[in-house]
Amino acid sequence: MASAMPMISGNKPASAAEGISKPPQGLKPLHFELLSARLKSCPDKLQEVLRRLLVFLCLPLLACWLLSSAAWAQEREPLEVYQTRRAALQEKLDEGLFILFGNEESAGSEAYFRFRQESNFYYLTGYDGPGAVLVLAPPVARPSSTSTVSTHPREILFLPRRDPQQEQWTGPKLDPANPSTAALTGFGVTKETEALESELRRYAQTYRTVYTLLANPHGSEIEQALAKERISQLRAIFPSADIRDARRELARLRQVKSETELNLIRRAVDCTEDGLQAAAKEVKAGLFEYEIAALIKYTFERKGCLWPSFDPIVASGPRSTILHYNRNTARMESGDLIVMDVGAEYSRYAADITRTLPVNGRFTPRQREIYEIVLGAQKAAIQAIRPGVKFSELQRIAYNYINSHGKDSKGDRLGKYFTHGLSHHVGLDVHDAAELGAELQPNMVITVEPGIYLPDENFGVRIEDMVLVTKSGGLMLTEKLPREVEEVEGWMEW
Ligand SMILES: [Mn+2]
Repeated sequence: MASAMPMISGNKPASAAEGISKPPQGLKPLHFELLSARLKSCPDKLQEVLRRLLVFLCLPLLACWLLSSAAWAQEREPLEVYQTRRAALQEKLDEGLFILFGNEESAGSEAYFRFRQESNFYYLTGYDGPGAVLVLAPPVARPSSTSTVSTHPREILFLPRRDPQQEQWTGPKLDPANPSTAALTGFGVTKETEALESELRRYAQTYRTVYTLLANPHGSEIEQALAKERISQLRAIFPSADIRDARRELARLRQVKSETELNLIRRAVDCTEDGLQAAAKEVKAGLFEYEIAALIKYTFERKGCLWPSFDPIVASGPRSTILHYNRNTARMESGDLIVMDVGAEYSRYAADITRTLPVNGRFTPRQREIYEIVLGAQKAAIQAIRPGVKFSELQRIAYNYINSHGKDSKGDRLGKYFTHGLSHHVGLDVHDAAELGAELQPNMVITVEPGIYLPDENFGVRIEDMVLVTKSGGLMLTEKLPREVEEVEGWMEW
């Protein structure tokens, strides 16, 4: 998926992005009915003892079930990994208190859409439930005489009190009051969010700096309004503290991927490649764009990538010049090009790949000419990837290549038709968190996606691959898919 021309750092709005987490409905009531039926055959006192034992045993089991990856087609990293990330963040934030709000769930019968955790929250906790708040309280060198903060736990996960009515709609949640919850989530302490304000007021006596996420200028209006509301609440609790944005420090951590993160990204890449392979064999005149989009999404899900990382862009003919066209409602015609810009998500990690094909299996000479310029620009940029290089340098290389090859219908240079950013990071978000203007480092995963869009010729071409930055260069993660003209035409003949 193409990114805006000025490279943005930060997250794609949660509303547009996707994740995994819906407990299978009905499991809990069924189990409880069966067990209660058996209990009814026991004498009263024994019944009560057994009932208590059952509750005592069931809660940890329920919690295990909620958190176990085996039950979910979702992998999670070992809890120590998240602890290490929190420790790394604390180090960067010096003596500041860190407060991070997770995403909320829609209420009751209005919960039509699945819950997706805020990506920074997920990165730091692996916790995929709604309404949680993370507080990191580093030791302070100069505690004030009235403060007891130095003896407070350094990490607290606040979770909402269990709500049986809400759970009827969206399934069971962990209980912050249950001692096993702390161990299951990898925290020393879990508390009820109802106690958050009073806890923060105690911290206000000690901390002069509070880090949180300030409103993301690239977020949706609703997200921005919610963030501003929370900031004003924090200002009321911490009237004399300096409230700062932690986004940059989080981005610095998130932009460099661990081996386990790379494995999850590779799984998302596999699903995406398979989706495009399936699509390439089916593309033909007369089919609708949505039929191809459906095949791609079906392939993702069959391969265990339960959600796309963004709505598939399947754009044929003149629509291929619209960067984020995702209506996918038109019929493909012979002679059209089709741009398929799609990504699957695996265990929260995204992929993002684009291929451009001729609907009838053969490029026209003009389409081929433009395609080869885009490919040449992409190869030149990928060649230049190595630690220390900046996005702006890769962008310049791709732009210069496009601007020095070929002409438009009026004989002008083509640079002005490359209208978006060349690269973005990929990870928990499809446009992943990254520090603005940072140099490339080993274990970053980026896209390289030049494009030329010619509305007056009714076609656009974009080619997008994902590249892992290594110590010495760039490693294509999406090499399985054809890119050369002959390969693409042959691909469609299978
Ligand atoms: Mn992209």
